[in-house]
Amino acid sequence: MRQRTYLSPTLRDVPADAEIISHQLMLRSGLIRQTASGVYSYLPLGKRVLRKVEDIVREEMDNAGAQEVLLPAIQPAELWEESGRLGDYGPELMRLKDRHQRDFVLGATHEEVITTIVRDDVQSYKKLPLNLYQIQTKYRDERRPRFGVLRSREFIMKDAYSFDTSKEGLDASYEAMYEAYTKIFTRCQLDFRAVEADSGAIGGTDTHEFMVLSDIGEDTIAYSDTSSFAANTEIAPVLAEYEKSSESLKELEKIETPNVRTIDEVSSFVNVSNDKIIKSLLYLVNEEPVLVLVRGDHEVNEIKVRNLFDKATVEFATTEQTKEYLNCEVGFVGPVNVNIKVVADNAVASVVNGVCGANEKDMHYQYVNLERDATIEQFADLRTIQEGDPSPDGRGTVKFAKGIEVGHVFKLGTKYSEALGANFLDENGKSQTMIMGCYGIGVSRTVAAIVEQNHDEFGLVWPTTVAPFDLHLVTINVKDETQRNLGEALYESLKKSRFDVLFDDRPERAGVKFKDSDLIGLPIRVAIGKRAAEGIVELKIRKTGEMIEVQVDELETVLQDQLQKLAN
Ligand code: 9G3
Repeated sequence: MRQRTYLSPTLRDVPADAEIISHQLMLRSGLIRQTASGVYSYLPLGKRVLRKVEDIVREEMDNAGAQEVLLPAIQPAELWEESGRLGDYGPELMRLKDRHQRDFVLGATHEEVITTIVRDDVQSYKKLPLNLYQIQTKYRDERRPRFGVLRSREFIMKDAYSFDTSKEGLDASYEAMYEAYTKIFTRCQLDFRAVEADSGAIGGTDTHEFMVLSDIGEDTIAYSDTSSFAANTEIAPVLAEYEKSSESLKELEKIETPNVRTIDEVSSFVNVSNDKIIKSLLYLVNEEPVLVLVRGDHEVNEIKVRNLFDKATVEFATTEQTKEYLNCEVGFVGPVNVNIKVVADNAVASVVNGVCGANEKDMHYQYVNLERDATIEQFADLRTIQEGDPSPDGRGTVKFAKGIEVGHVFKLGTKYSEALGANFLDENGKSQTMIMGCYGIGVSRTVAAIVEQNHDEFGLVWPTTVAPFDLHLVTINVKDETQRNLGEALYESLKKSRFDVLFDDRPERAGVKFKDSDLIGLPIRVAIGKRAAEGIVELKIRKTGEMIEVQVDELETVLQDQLQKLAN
């Protein structure tokens, strides 16, 4: 490709509203342009990288036995009514009316569409298992699009859906996708972790997120410093081993604590450490009041609370509701002498002579011992894991890392096949409901994640497997006939040898060309300069900065070797 006519508009300055490096560099190197808030256009360089990532995804999905389909971006709203989730997503689900005023949604995901297709065309167990996938544009009207294509309102997703006859079949399909994802992200040369995750509103049981480690990631991963344990902190289980102090139980005592509300205020006023305080938070679980207790130095994990009441609606009570149910103000709430359900995190069971609110303004209890002074309906793992906790698998200590979610695999079960009637006749001719899994990769997000992990102060540093071109051929001075002729000759011969070449044949100064070349970040630059007359060109390996002078008749061999070295 000749740069003289190639649309790769580089920018010298960092665009003001681009907060993170991948957004800045994808704009500056001419990969993308913003068309609207959270809506991007891919220019030729960006499109080539997208296609490289899509081709890796496609190859591994096909290797795993999945079949590629293409589903519509506009979906009849009736399908989402049939599945019962048209009302679940609010304004995030983009909607439109056709010319006949019929309701449609813009596809945020495709469980409904794919399940109705399989429902209508698959009836026998002999046609299962089946894994269908597409690479397609998705629409989710994010309230605050940010970070360029990392959180955009239109994005490219590979979404796959598996259909099995049994739970064991689903496990096999899930495992096959898990392996395929591992290969995909490895081939993209990403530093990633597969972490246990929460299935959220989509439902289902097992689920893993594939996280690319990055400080700008919006998710926090808990991982063990010695074992393979890794989980999203949203659901990371906590090892419930707490030693109980041997101090003798003291008599419960109510104390005046004027205007003392927060954990820190109570801790300093009563002169106890946070882990002796019982933090009591009121929730409404399916509209019923439930008091949730955690130790003062821990945080309640609302997803765990929701999962304890099997995905009931769990809302944190407002101050008015707290007054209504406990007729006292927030900050003085406690589990002693209440007539509502109380559940507690496992760590609270080991608090001896603790402190808690007395359900009276400006009053607390001290020397609280729950099995004597309160009725705890259930102890469970209800707190969020913290750095330094023992790893839940009992091996090593928990550390935190930020991650960008680039993949998410779910065991769906029968949530959609039941709602939409996707059944099959088993070997005994009996009708059974298909068992589903679904598997997503954020393809455009993966490009941004690769940039986050592959850049330096001069610009992009593309891994060879996803680089838009293999090499950057640069004639330093196109006015010099020797350089110009050698450049043209090398361009033709390298193309003939099937190298993907971006040829900088522009009449620009050397400095501009080198700055652009470092910014665009192709793996190898071949510069034709003063020594062209001697048949010598200068290679620069973008990743290491290594410079190599090469005789043109050895150039192709050296390029092959260098590209091979970079791919490992
Ligand atoms: C919506 C909107 C946003 C959504 C969804 C639906 C997330 C939604 C979960 C999934 C689950 C899997 C198949 C590929 C892998 C992920 N955000 N999810 O269902 F209407 Cl506006 O998409 N779907």
